[in-house]
Amino acid sequence: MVNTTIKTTKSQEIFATAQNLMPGGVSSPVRAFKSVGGQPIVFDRVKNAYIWDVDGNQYIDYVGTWGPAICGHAHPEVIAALHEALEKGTSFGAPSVLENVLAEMVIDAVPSIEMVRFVNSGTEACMAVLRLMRAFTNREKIIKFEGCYHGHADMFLVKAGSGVATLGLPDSPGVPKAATSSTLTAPYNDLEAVKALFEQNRDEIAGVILEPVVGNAGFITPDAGFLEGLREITLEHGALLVFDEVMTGFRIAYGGAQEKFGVIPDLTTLGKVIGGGLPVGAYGGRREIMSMVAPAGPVYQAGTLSGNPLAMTAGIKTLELLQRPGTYEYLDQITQKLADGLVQIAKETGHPACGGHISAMFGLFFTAGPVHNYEDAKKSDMAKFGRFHRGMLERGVYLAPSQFEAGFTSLAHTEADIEQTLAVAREVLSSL
Ligand code: HOZ
Repeated sequence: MVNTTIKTTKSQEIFATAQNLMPGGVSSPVRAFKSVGGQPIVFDRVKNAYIWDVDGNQYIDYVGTWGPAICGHAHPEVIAALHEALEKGTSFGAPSVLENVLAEMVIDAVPSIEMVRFVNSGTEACMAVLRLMRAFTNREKIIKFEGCYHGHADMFLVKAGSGVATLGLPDSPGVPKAATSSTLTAPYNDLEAVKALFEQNRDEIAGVILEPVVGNAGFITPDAGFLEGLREITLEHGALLVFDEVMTGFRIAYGGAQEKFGVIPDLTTLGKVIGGGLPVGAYGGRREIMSMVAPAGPVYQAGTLSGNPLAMTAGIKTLELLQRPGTYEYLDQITQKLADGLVQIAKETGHPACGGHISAMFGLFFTAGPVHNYEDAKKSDMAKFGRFHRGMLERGVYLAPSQFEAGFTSLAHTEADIEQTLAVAREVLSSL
């Protein structure tokens, strides 16, 4: 019998205090539960596929600290490596051999990357890559897709996904018009719209940036030929193609979406998994482009904590774990069982639904679909998603608190966890 009367007194007290101390009580908007209703639980600790809140309740976790925890939370080998690294200090602000090790691993894995620069977050990586795109092409305009999220730098806060979509903020106040006047947008999966933008802005577009598989407008996959089409169009117009693989890198395949789909961009941004749970980001690509980054070239970008030894250590150990045989087969197997199961149970219990997965990334929309872009994603029944989310939470399953965020599994999720999750989903969906 599933307990549906969890006690969250301490969570509520702590969150009430937090709201007086920090905007919305949080350090990042989506986690405030605004779009799903109710109050967030306050975490005490995480281990393997599980979270414990401050009231002692245990949950199966499908957020995985928003992606990094692909090996499971607090993996013993990552923790051991971090203990060892910690003894040598927390930050060098100078070269270390750890940067070489992780750089080589990233370059070996990601087809487009010949040189890499480490930063501290996905936002930073995308911000820097945009400057580089513009410098390399000597053009200012860029194309991004509606519902794609590339961090919170001014230039990307146009029809953005993630928290911007979750909170229904079309664009953010405080962003100067000039910062976004060169940001053109198109619907995801719409090659004709991209072609039209290139025609209307001949020799002015530096490049196209996208999440090759969208995770910030819910989980949306590229239609057959979409990524290939973007590669062709950008080449034809002397523009760059940039894959934001902050979510998909080392998650949907070891070499990311570019390995999975065989489409090689000019530049790639990374984050999340390559930091193994510590703050990290990276951007990389063709040597001739990356050679423009300072101090090798004139394009400025810097960071006090960049290449931090703890983040490098956690990243190296995480990638080593992912290299072990059977990793991606296992992730695919359990995630397929979960994603297919959720859609099937929703339909059986009378709820129009669609969804899917690629390896350890999945999604569920409460619309019959199909979902090809952000407009389609918005047809999902948000109120129902909110009730579903709350029902799952009360029965010990922690899902991303937004319809516009993909879900993540890990090597620590067992078949039993998936079966338990599906049983809980059946109970919740039957009651909606
Ligand atoms: N923007 C991230 C999710 N797509 C992080 C959200 C959070 O940490 O609240």
